[in-house]
Amino acid sequence: MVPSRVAVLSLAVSLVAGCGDAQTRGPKPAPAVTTEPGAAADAVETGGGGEMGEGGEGGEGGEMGEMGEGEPEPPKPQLRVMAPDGTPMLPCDEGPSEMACIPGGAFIRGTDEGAENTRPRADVWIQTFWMDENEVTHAEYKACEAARQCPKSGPQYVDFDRPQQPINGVSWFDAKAYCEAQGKRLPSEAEWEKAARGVDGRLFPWGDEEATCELAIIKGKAEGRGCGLKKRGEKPDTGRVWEVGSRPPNQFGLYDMSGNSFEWVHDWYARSYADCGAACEGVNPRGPCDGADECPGYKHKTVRGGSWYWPAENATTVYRRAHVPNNQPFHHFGFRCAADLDQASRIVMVRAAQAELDGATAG
Ligand SMILES: [Ca+2]
Repeated sequence: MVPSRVAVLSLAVSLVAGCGDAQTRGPKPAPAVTTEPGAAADAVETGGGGEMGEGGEGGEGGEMGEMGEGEPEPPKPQLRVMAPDGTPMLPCDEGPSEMACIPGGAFIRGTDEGAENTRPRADVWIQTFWMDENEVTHAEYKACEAARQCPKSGPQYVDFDRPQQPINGVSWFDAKAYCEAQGKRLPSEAEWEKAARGVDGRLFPWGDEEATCELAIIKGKAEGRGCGLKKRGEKPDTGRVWEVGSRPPNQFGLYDMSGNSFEWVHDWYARSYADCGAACEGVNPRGPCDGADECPGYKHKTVRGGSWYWPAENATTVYRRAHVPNNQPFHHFGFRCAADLDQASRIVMVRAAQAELDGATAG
């Protein structure tokens, strides 16, 4: 098959981003690609080899370069991916080993078939960013506390304090403080959703197949809460979170985006994307008041992804829940962090410098 122009450009999008999402399938939002001969730094050639990262329109992958034998090679325009507002999508570059790069570009956010607060379905553009592969663990949060960089916080349930369990029972402020102490930040709600579902509108991190205990830590139909993992103490059947990463990762290498621990995101909670309007549209939307500290009329932040306590329908990539940022009344929510490209490269640099210093000290 001769790849269509769209398919070729779609590949270019993937190459420019530098770490293509491997399992996407159509339909997907069409990327805007402009020809910019002068944009050498971000330019890619369309005639290169390599594996198809994205299938284009209905493509199931396959090698590039199926242009037909004997046909002259097409001219090689230099391409650069740009959002409709002119924002160039940047390559992944380097990032911390515990994070995955989410390539810049459009994705399908929301759904027209779900709850009112998930509507309407729309193409939303997200700049390339990095996302923690795992929920922040109990041990990681407690280390931040010990270093006096995080408020004292955590679970009130028994048996939620194992080192590799996700930290639970933190407020939105605690989560924000932790991420900032790592040189990171909380993901925006749109970033979280793209990282969970990829570009093609799937309802779960793995596709449209409903969550089961083989795929996510949820309240299983047969297994019960926590996929049947009992808790010590008086109420064993309320279950507990599992250690992070107990189920297969999604296309970006992220674990537990569905289930295990509910995750705080940065945005104020809007009743629906329609209600949110322009603040939830376009490129890198950050929700009401652009996520500012004060947002008149908004009292709740947003949590995503469902948890060990709730059934499959709460563990979709579109399910949204509201809660007050001070976590009063108390709920057992967790979180993970994200990083801008410059934050990610700064972390890499700082760690390299620290390792060099440690080496020198040891030597
Ligand atoms: Ca989760």
